[in-house]
Amino acid sequence: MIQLRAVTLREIRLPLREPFRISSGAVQDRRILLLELEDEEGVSTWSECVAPELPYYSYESVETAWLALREWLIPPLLGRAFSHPSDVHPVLDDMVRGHRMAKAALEMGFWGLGAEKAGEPLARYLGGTRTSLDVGVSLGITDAPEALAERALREAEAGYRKIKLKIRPGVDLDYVAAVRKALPDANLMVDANAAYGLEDWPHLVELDAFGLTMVEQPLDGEDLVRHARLQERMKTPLCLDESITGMDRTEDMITLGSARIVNIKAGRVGGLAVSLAIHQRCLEEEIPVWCGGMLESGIGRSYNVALASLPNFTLPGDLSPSARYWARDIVDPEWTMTPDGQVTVPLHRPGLGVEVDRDRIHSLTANELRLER
Ligand code: OSB
Ligand code: MG
Repeated sequence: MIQLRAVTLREIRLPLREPFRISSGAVQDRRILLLELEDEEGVSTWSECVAPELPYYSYESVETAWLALREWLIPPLLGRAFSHPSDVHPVLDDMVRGHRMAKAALEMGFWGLGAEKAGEPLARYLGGTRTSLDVGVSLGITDAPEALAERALREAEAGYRKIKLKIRPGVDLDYVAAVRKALPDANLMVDANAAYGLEDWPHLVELDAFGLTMVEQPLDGEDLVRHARLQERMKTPLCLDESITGMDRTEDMITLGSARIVNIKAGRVGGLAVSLAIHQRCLEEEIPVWCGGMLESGIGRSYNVALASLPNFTLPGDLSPSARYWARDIVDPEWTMTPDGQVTVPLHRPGLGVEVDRDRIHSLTANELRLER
């Protein structure tokens, strides 16, 4: 049984080593909302909210997540007994519409506590089977095709098993062509973060020439029907990210044929229970899935790595090592990658598999609030 006694919200500022630019905006200092959860038996863990500073990816932001957690999500759960973490999401979903990133941060914390209490590594507690995972890198929008190609080459040499290029109208075909020329055999894909319209289809179809593994989220998150029209016209598999907000959208995608691959981010779909359900449904339909990222700190990364150890995560995940993002992470050990592009699933201890660096978090904290029953 898990019964929350207290949750501490903290907002930290963690500077990225280099700005990260996608079609809808750029980020330099990552503002990250962390949760520290304590249960009635004195067990505690940490979780992370993926909401970015501004609502450029979905309507959620650090501020909306803080509000939702403080006012609507945490107070009713304090002291409430749950026999299993999978019971948390239905309760949150009955209380509040949307705000999935805020819900996910809290729900994932319950899985962290559950794993601690069961004495199991989070990956095994979730049903994960793998011991090491293929890692991909997500490269932000750069100023020139040559610079991007050079960067991609360096990352391929560092071992990454998949290279994802961010694109937007005007920053696409030339960039992809340059990278493909530098890396003729690489597992290469692009992510548009919803920057195109269906009217761009003749242009998007030109991406078919580059042998990409997939084109991620070319159209708006709401556009499942238009994605299906586009998929009919394109040879390259489409992959959905922003569109897949839960089980219903997954079913709609399958019914409509909107895409052939799914990017699962627990933070986007409201947590791990929904992620497991999407993973299972896609397995039944033989739709491969992979684990996306939202520039998480080492805490969020623990949850992503654990989730990605499940069997149908057959494509490399956006699970880059700590050093790709931060001068220093907030966990010990930091997340690393082997020279052949693998991350090792920590199985040597219960819970997240990393120690949280409280002193460092303290020094980075801009805002803190403890809620207790
Ligand atoms: O679309 O996958 C995305 C980062 C912020 C917002 C959206 C996305 C991303 C990434 C980063 O691609 C992947 C990572 O965390 O390495
Ligand atoms: Mg994406």
